[in-house]
Amino acid sequence: GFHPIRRALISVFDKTGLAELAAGLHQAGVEIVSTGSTAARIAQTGVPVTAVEQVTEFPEMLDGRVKTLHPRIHGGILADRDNPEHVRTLDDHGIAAFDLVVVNLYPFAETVASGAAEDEIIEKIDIGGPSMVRAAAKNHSSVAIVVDPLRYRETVSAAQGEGFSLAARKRLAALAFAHTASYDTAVARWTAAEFADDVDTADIPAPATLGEGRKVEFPRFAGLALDRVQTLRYGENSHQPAALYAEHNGRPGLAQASVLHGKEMSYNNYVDADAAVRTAYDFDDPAVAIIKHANPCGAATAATIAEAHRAAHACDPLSAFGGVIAANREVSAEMASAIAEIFTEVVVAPAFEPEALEILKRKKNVRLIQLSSQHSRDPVEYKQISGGMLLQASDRFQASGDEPSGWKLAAGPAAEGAQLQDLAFAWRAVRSVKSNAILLAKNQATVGIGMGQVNRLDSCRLAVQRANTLGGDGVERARGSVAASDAFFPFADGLQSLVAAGVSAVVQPGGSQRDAEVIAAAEEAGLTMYLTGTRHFYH
Ligand code: 93A
Repeated sequence: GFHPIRRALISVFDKTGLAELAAGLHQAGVEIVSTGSTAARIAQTGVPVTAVEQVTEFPEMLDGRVKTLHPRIHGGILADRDNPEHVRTLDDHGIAAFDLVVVNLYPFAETVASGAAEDEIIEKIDIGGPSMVRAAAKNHSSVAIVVDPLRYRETVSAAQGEGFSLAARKRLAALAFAHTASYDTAVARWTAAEFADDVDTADIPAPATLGEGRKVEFPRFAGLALDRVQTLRYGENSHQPAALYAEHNGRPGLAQASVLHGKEMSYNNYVDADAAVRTAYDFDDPAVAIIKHANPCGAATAATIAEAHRAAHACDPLSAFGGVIAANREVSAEMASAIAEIFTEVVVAPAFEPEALEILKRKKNVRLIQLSSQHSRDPVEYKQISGGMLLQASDRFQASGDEPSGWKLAAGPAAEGAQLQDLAFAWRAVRSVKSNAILLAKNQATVGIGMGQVNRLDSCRLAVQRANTLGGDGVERARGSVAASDAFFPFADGLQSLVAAGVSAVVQPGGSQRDAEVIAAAEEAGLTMYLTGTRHFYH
């Protein structure tokens, strides 16, 4: 199993330990062949070295892109020494075999990280290096491949002894393949980066390429590197071990956000904080969302962030206990004082006024998280299912029907002023309510939310019932509110229950087979109804 080392090929970008390696190999009687600056460095130390050009009888060319890509090099690495045919072929062509290949690659990832220009990065895509590494790793029955200076010491010992054992060469080969694999995934991800937002082409293959049983490669997931940020106390429940991972060098999101204060975030805190951010950061005006179990129990926009918080809280003060709050503006001292009165799990915001921080930091149990409002949500989202995953372009306000200017008036008088603004608010807010979702709003604030029901009628009833009871003041808040429905009304019954509760206007996608019935019911009631033509299911 041992294979003596007589001839070595050395081509390294990182010159760490090179002098010691060359000296040790030379002492062991090994002939050294080497490339450009590697050969120069070895020669400087007084160790005899053969330049690769002498072997190939070609000059290094194309700015170094072609140095070692030659049969005299690759034949010498790839020939199977136990195969007489291979040995004869080497003889016929005057090619000498290599027993050891030492290569480390151009620093691709480091060059990308340094912010270098595209041209410079492209030159750092090593072609000849990985070719030698892979060739030597493939032929580990004859050749030892070393890609890490930390292994030079054992390499010298092996050269001075009877070489590496077959098992050792195989281990080295596995390391080498892992090395080139991670190198190429970094190259793939960088090359795909500019298409990252182009969900159709880069991430979701055209149907034609999805042949039955065909393996599909996603550059954005290739070697997806994740940093294990922290072990969480537990997952959704206390018997589930869990951890938080963040995309390495990913766009900064909740997983990378800094925790300014408080106990460590829990798994459920992260899930709810993500939902809270989804709701509040969608708005341009100062907005606050309060989340429980991934659903908003209140959301509002207002002139100031404190007002928005007050209005969001008023929607359902009962449920706001133990809530997760997101604000899309700096948290003011006024808002902080209001939060401090209620047991709150998490507050996420782009910033906190110093005084607000001081107030909130007095609360031992609240976690404060700073997340820029500039952070962009990933353009692609995936969901695990058993045996695989589903991938889709993220739901954003990308459809024309998301703005009131794109809506179609289907029944009743056109909405104006505050009512129209409330409809626009409701349509934006209902997107972050789990389906089936019915959201009632008044004065830019939710007053009743019907979430997560398995039929739309129940969501309507729930929204009305919660609007009329959770205010705690006996006021029927559904009356005069506007409603948004995340998807169409399959029957008129849901709409009729909203009418009965005194809802004044509705915005919904439309598109049901029974649209005519639904529209007729709205008209009969004198209800204003807009169709958006686009829906926002959220499961
Ligand atoms: O430009 S390359 O892709 N073409 C080659 O033929 C080649 N051969 C070795 N890069 C090539 N290398 C790389 O050069 C090695 O992977 C190593 O990182 C570096 C060694 O540089 P020098 O030639 O200055 O010793």
